[in-house]
Amino acid sequence: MKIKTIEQHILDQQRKFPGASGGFSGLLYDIALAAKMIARQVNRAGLANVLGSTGEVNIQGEVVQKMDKYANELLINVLTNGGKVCAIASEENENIVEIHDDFLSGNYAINMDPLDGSSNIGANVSIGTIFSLHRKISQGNRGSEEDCLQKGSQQACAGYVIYGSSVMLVYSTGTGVHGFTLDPSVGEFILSHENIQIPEQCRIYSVNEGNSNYWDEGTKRYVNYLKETDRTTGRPFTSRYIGSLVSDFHRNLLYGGIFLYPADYKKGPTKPEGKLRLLFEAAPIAFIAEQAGGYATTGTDRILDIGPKHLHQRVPLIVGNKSEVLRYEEFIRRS
Ligand code: AHM
Ligand code: MG
Repeated sequence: MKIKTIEQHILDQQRKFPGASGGFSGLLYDIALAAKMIARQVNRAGLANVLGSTGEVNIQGEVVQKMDKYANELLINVLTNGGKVCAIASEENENIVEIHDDFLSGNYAINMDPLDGSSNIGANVSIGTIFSLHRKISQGNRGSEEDCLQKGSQQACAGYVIYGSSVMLVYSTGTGVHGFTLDPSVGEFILSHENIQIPEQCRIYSVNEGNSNYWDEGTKRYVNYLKETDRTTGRPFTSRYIGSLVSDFHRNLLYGGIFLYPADYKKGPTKPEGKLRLLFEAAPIAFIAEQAGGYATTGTDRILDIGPKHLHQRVPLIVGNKSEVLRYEEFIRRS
């Protein structure tokens, strides 16, 4: 059996596709290091007094879980010390973290959700870290918000780490999607899933159906359609919803499926809103989905084509097998 570590894989990719992934092998390695440290802490979560909330409320108005804070601070620490990023935008921080003059500033901006789905952690349910890298486009030595506010299609790399029954890191630099499983005995991410493609068969749907009264007509009709019986199209679909984006997406990526967090009218009758954040969740997940042969939309627009207006912008996200995501768009058009 050929064993390849994530470091060897990144170097191989750089050799095969010069320009595509060049220059950030060290940065990905820093992310992998932070992931291992977060994984260690997640594994000890029940023991180390890191469960529960800090008593603070973050920029999204959500209660900050202690592990969220830990993961955010750790990633910022590793990334600033690594000297390969020029700006850091995090779901946990209102503004970008600029790189202080005491540190080197690199050629990439990172957008990240340090610990997604963290409300699940107390129940031992899988959670994840999501990241997205953009090339620096701003003038000047240091990075700025402009570097973070780029369209998803401009991403140089996107990926996630899933802290599940095993720890996996999945990433793409635009040349396929590759997955690595952490071997805890040697502390290395080993290539376990090369060139992941979403299976053609799509039989799973993942959505928080508790919100269905707040959905628009198109979404209601589409989800009802998935529950109808029709053997030729494999319906009814199976429903699977963890409530942890990385886990729900990862399962659908490997087994075939569609994930939906549509806009809803929960906050009021006039302004439908999505929940997930464009820069920290939707764009990186969409990049990986497309690289695996899938697709991601808001219902009307391709996620990767959206020009971000601000760091914490929310969007509807429907992602998974391309044929199903396109069918969803069709239901929305017809409603
Ligand atoms: P978070 O960033 O505050 O953890 O919220 C994001 C999570 C996603 O992981 C998941 O897909 C979604 O929220 C679930 O939301 P809901 O509980 O409304 O179904
Ligand atoms: Mg999140």
